[in-house]
Amino acid sequence: MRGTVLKSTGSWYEVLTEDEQIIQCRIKGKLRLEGVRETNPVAVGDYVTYELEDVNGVISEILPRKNHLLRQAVKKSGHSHILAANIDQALLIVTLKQPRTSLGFIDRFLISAEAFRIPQLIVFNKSDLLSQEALTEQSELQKMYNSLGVHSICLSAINEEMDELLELLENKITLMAGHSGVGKSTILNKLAPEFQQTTQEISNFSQKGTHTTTFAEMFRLNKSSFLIDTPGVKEWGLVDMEQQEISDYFIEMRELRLSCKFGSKCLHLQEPGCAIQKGILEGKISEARYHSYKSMVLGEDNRK
Ligand SMILES: Nc1nc2c(ncn2[C@@H]2O[C@H](COP(=O)(O)OP(=O)(O)O)[C@@H](O)[C@H]2O)c(=O)[nH]1
Ligand SMILES: [Mg+2]
Ligand SMILES: [Zn+2]
Repeated sequence: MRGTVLKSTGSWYEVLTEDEQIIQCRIKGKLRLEGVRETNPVAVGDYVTYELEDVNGVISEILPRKNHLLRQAVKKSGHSHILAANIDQALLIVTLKQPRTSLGFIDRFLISAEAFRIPQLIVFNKSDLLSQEALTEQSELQKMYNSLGVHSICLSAINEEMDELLELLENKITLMAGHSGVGKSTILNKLAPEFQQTTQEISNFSQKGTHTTTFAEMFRLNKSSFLIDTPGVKEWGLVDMEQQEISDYFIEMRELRLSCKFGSKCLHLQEPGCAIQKGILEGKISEARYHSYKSMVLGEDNRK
């Protein structure tokens, strides 16, 4: 029998069966050995086959993945953790206030998703908190990301309806991420009130936020639309990405980089004849995006 993994706690997996039941499964011992590099062999979003054992199930096989998103395992053990599998799009919730999401973090997220060939989407939330000036900044950011092919909408999750967002999520499996406190659970509760996720109280809300969600979990919004809530993605890392590779995932650099004098060896830092440097001067690449690029290549901590 087949099903989709909705939730994983490390030893138990919640599986949505083909006849729309939810059952608890464990995994066959042998499966554990195959996922050598990952700390978790079965991820949220995985299609699996299982056998029934009384009321529970035993997962016997993971069906081939369309894709997956990794993040580095805590404590840099060299192992990586699969955040989720079989994702149609990655949705980043961004706030310019309470907390402020840095541009570096946004780009890091987009580039990581791009590396796994997963289309991206941005929601700018908490727009009710923004001054006129900050609203202008937000709309400029929206313009910039839209011009890169990353669709974005602005939202005030506590005040507005979710129609526009729901439409973007229709018939897809969407992975939702964003710093703690940006409103992920609030958005999920509005989209699917039956799940009643815990949200943080304003009173104990700090600029950094605390973790109220520990494991990634997939929620069914309607028959064919799923939303995966992920715990704080501070550890979001550029897993297995070579320095030379990074500019390939910056959409506006992808073509341009081919004309660098040193070709694919160019890191676009100080090299002579660099087409990317020229592109910045000509306004084809924004300073902000290049700044994000540079800190990724130099391995600077850009997780905030
Ligand atoms: N002002 C304002 N507050 C919001 C908005 N969306 C969420 N919040 C508040 O932000 C806090 C954190 O939200 P939560 O959904 O728990 O964030 P999560 O950590 O990303 O799941 C809660 O107190 C929410 O009520 C919004 O659009 N505007
Ligand atoms: Mg939450
Ligand atoms: Zn170059």
